[in-house]
Amino acid sequence: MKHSYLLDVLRSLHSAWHQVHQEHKQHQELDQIIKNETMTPYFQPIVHLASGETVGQEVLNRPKNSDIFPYVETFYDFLGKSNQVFCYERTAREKALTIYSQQTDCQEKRKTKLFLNVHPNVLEDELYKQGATRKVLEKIGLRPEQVVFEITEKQNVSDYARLKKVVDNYRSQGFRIAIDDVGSGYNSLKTILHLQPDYIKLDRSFIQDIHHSPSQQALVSLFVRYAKATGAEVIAEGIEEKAELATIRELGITFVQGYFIEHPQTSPHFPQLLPSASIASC
Ligand SMILES: [Ca+2]
Ligand SMILES: [Ca+2]
Repeated sequence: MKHSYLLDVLRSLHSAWHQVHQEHKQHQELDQIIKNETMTPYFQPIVHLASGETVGQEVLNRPKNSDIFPYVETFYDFLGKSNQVFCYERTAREKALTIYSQQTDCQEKRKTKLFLNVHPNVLEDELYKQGATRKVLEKIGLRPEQVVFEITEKQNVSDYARLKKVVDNYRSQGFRIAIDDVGSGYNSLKTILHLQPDYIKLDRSFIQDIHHSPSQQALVSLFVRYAKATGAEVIAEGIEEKAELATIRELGITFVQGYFIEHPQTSPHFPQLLPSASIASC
């Protein structure tokens, strides 16, 4: 009995030590990723359905694959719990903006918006407030009106009044606001009502197999009507099939994004979507 108790204690100690050691290695790896800027920005086009033109690029940052962070999700879970979110996001954003600027010609730059994923807390970062992003934008020749902050509702928001104040401050500087992943998290409707975004990005869970689901279609139609009434635009994310795209078009959604249109790539690219007739006939 005494022997097995001691074994249990030893096992617990070993497991606790292993966890501390692993976290130490993860911190070191995160420091290195930030210091050496070994994250890679990917760009995924957002297309205007009526014209077929690419009107936006969402920037997605992926860290270097390693044994310590074998999956992107593992990395972002750890980052969210660390005190390095601001630092990582700022480094990743500046790298993405520089690459975008270097690899996009002036004409495309003028007519395209850049969609940046931003943690709500990052908007309150002092450096952010002091216009760190604006300074980078000026350097590469982009106006705030060409930048959309995507705020995800995967994290629960508790103080809406405070978030609205922060968001309004950026909006007054010209930046646009999108609510991201609508339908996948906590309080989509509450967030939309409080922030009155310029864009509503519908999560793939609303879009997947929508051609087979009258109830999904009814729900998406409600968002389209709400957007029209408030001057917002709806973006359907995660389109992977022709039939999904055809249904989205029938429902009157303005913008689309997803693997069916284009996978994220390491350089900005500007595909032209098929004419509406060939999609509607699928
Ligand atoms: Ca996003
Ligand atoms: Ca999203």
